[in-house]
Amino acid sequence: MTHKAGFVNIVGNPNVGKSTLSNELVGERLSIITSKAQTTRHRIFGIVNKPEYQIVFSDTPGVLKPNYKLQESMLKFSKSALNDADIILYVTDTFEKPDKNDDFLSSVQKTDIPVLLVVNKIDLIDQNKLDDIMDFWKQQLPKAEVFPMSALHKFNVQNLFDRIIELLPDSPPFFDKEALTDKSERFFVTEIIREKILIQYKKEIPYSVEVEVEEFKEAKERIDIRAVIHVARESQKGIIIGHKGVKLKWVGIEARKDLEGFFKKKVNLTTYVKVSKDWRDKDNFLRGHGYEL
Ligand code: GDP
Ligand code: K
Ligand code: MG
Repeated sequence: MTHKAGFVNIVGNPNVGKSTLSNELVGERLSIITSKAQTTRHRIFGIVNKPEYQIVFSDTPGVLKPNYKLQESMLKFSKSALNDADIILYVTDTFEKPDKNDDFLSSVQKTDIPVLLVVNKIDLIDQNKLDDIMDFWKQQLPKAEVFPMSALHKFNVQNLFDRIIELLPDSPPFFDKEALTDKSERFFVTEIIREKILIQYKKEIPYSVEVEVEEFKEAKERIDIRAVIHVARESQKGIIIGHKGVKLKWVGIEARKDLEGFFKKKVNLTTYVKVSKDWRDKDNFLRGHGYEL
C-alpha cells in the first residue's frame, strides 16, 4: 500500500474563517476562534492520521501590515506557509474584495503549488450574489479550484477534505502516526486563556497581552495550573483585573471550564497579572515565548 503525506497550509486575511475551517478539517478544536482579527498568533499544526495517509494542516495568523515586532513575526509565520506547502488553502469570504496591490494574493497567484480557494461564509449571502463572487475569484486565481463553503455550518467541508486527499503526494509520514499536533499542552492552556481575554476586553487590551504557563502539575485526578498574564503597560493591569476583580475572575472561570473539557480532568487554575513593559517589541521576550524573529 502506498502512503500519502503532505503539508496543507491555510492562509488568508484575518477573520475570514481560517481557524474555524482548520478545526473542522482536523476534527479537533486546536485553534482559538473569535470575531476579532489577530486571534491566531502562531502557526499551529493539526495532524490527521489514517493508515493510508497523514495530513499536516497548518493554521496561520492572518496577513496584516505589521505595526510592531510581534506582528512582524506573525506575518513571517503566514509567509513561510506559502513556501513549504504541498497544497495551499487560500481562504477568503463572501465580503472580501482584495485591492490591486495585495502582496499576499499576488504571491498566491505566482506559486506553482496547487491552490484550493475557499470562499467561506456563503451562509450569509444570497445565491445570486454568490455566482458573481465565484466569478470574481476565478479571475483572480485562474489555476485554483474554487470551493464555496460555510465552515461554521460544515457545508462543503467534506468535499474539500476529499479533494485534499486526492492531491496529497505519495510520501512516508512526517510525524509519528499517533501525533495530533506539534504544540504542547502548555501552549493550548495559554491559547484557551487568551481566547477568554479576547472575548472579555475591548480595543487594544487583548493585543497587549501574552499568557504564560508558569506551572503545570498533573496528578491522577486533577491538574494544577498557574498562569501569568503579561501586559505591556502599568495602566493595563487594572483593566485586566477589573472592578473588585470581576473581569479576571470571569476569565478564570470560563478558561477553567474549557480546560476541563480539553484535558477531561478537573483543573485548578490560578492567574495573575504582571507588567512586562513593551513586551511586543522586546526581542528576548518574543523569542522566549515562541515567536521567530
Ligand atoms: P480567522 O481569523 O480567519 O482564523 O477566522 P476565525 O475562524 O477566527 O473566524 C472569524 C469569525 O468568523 C468568527 O466569529 C467565526 O465564528 C466566523 N465564521 C467562520 N466561518 C464562518 C462561516 O462559514 N459562516 C459565518 N457566518 N461565520 C463564520
Ligand atoms: K479571528
Ligand atoms: Mg485564526
